[in-house]
Amino acid sequence: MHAYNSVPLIVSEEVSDALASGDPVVALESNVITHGLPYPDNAATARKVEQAVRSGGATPATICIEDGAIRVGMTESDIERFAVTPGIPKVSSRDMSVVLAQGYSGATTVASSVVAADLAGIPFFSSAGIGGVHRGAQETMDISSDLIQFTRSRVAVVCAGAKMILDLGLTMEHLETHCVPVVSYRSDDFPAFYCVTSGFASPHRMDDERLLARAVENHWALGNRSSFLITTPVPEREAIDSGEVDRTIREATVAAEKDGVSGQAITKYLMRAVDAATEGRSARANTAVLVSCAEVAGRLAAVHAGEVV
Ligand code: PSU
Ligand code: MN
Repeated sequence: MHAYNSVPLIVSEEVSDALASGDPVVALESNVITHGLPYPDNAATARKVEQAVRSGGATPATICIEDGAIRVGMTESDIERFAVTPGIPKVSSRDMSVVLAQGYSGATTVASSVVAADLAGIPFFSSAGIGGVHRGAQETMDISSDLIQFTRSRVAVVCAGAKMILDLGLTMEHLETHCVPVVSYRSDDFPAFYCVTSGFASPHRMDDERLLARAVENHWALGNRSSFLITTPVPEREAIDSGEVDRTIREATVAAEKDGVSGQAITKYLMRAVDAATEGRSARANTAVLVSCAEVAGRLAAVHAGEVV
């Protein structure tokens, strides 16, 4: 039995040692393992992503919920188990308290992972694509909890923006309205997952890692208890042309209407269309963007740890 003012939080020895010494740690989500790619690509990618954090100079801490406890720092075998086990549910912020009480397991989204990172005292988190405002949200109100959680968790989030199937203009408006800083690292544009640009300019560009680390600290020193978004685009040679993706999404949206596909089912339908049109290039680009974000996050976390201590 634990006290009602705390939840079971199991931090791996490696992560807990790193945190105790003030060494850099980068938190990672597990939903990408269970819901992102098929086995064995999911496990292989998760390992590559952890390796990328290490090559950036930080310790990876992949997060999940297992048997009613938050786990921060999944081991190789934890990752393998999540990768092969079918039916592990996606657990976002709204679900966390319930799943923990029930003693169940779940894969954490960006939103629930940053809750756990904040709880464990990890200031950096990396994910290739965040959730955002969906196209047609004016009608459906479908806005990812990721955006709301950013207003509540004190974590620097490194990402490659969000997928083009979302409404990226509205996603940026939402971030601005809710006072979440967005800085594009060494780029002028807000990226779109495996596309280098979304076509939207970013509100800020910073090229200097130390100044960027300072900006993150300033955000918190100003009294904000919210996230700080840092974007980094996929490397050009691995990128998919945004014109091609945009065209495919437009065509597939028309086809979806003809096929009577609507609501929640739209996202999967559009993603399938993009995958088909890009003939497997999207799978490779998917891994590349996860790896490049993790590497940048590792580097920035290392610079940040060096500056703050
Ligand atoms: N973006 C992607 N692929 C994903 C996700 C986001 O390109 O799989 C996942 C992440 O875990 C993210 C979640 O946190 O989906 C957002 O889901 P929702 O829109 O239901 O909040
Ligand atoms: Mn949604």
